[in-house]
Amino acid sequence: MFIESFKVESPNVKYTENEIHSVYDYETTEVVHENRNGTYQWVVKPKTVKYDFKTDTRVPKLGVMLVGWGGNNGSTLTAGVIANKEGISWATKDKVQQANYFGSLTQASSIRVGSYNGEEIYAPFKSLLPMVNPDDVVFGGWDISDMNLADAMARARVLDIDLQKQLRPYMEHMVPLPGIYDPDFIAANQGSRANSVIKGTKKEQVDQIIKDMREFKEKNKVDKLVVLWTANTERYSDVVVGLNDTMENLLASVEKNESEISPSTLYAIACVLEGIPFINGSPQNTFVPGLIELAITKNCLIGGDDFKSGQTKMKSVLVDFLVGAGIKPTSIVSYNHLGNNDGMNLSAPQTFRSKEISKSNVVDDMVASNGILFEPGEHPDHVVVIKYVPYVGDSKRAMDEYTSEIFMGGKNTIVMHNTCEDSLLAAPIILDLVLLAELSTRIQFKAEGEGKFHSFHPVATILSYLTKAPLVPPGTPVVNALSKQRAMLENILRACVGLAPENNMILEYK
Ligand code: NAI
Ligand code: DG6
Repeated sequence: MFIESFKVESPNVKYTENEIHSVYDYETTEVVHENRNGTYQWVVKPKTVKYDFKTDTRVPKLGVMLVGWGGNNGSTLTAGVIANKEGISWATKDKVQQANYFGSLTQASSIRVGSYNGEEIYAPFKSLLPMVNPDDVVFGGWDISDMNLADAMARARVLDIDLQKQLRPYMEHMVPLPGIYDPDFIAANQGSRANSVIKGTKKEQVDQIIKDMREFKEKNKVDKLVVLWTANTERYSDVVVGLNDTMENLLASVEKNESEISPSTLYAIACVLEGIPFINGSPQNTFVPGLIELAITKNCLIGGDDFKSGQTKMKSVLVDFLVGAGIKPTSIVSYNHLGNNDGMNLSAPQTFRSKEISKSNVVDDMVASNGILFEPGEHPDHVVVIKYVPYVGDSKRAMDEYTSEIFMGGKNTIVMHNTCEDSLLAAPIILDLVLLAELSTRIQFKAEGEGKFHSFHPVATILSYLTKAPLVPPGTPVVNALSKQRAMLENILRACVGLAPENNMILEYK
């Protein structure tokens, strides 16, 4: 049975006018390697830590500024939100299609809240805590191309034409602000697109981004802003001692107009200096060590990297299944071809390399979790190929071959072929990223013994479900397995309303 909303009644949960306060028992374990009577033993000690969570329930008017607003993702997301808000439907060759938010964890997925008369009860994911309604988000942003969003939507060739015609009046007046362009960081084939760029030194460019954000907030009367990079994949920037390795060096390098500071890092610096959450949807190392230090110092949310939309999402399910089932994946070969501007940009070796890195490290935690199948340091062969084929446009083809060793030396080969509009997968993920980033800034917590409430660590691991290469604070485990990432997010939100983690035990019926 599906219910639309619910309220938790518990002595541990208090709803006040502006807050939900929950007292929560976090059941965890402490693992120690101890000398017991002359021999070292692994000892696992269950422990319970009391946490206090408080969530500000006042949902702000949210502005979202996209870097690369006029790209396929940016224009598709903007179009999709308008279509939902305006209740637009359109004729396809199959049926009359209604706008929806399919593919969005927050808008289109559900959680189990319990059972009633022997029936499982589910509710919308978004009913867990008050979240911004996407229909109310004000969009804006930057692009190095001055094309308005209606033309950009047409250029993207993603949405049905009947829908595009209806959306045009809403989008033709939307024009991205000029962007920071540095041809050294993206493919040379993007040069002809760059007709709207911020001139000046790196410091002047950062100042301009800050000015743009302040004006956007003021003009649109939004309470909060989130900025997300959905612009072209850049090459990695070199991390160099004295250049970008510390916060001070990074800021000094901006002042000195150092060439190795990438545009994405400049946008991120501007955001962090303004206390505005910044999310990186592409694979490059925007978050150089100096920037991470800056974000931690300013306690400003940063999250990334690289949207986890299709092939990688599948990989982080399938390899989790294989390793979890005691089957040993030995070779993973992932081939993609696509014909959109992202594909064209990725046809240059340096930008491809960024994507190759983020697509290749996504099974490490699953492999490391099973020492029966894998020797320490052993990995499956893992190869990623991306080719640009203009004709297929945004309709990306992803072909994967997984070979595994099974019982008694047998081999199991699974082959998958996925065809899908890339931007229709990415747009709802962008939405989730900004909505969850905003929500997470309204949550505060403290463990027993901690005097004061504090927010989550500025490096937002809570967003990992949505990214291929989750950015984590130094010394924190990286989790790629999709089910664990989802459980982490859902269970933290459940904790905020005093609900135990979903354990699937259903002991009541055993
Ligand atoms: P796109 O090429 O259509 O859009 C990127 C936009 O960014 C372009 O309009 C371009 O003019 C603009 N741009 C480039 N550099 C800029 C800068 N410095 N400042 C402002 N604007 C700039 O690409 P698409 O398909 O929208 O993808 C965007 C990014 O998202 C790419 O890096 C892609 O790799 C990444 N991504 C996409 C996924 C998907 O499923 N579509 C999944 C994972 C990541
Ligand atoms: C080629 O793979 C182009 C890329 O931008 C991908 O479309 C994007 O990174 C999505 O990757 P995945 O692995 O999540 O489908």
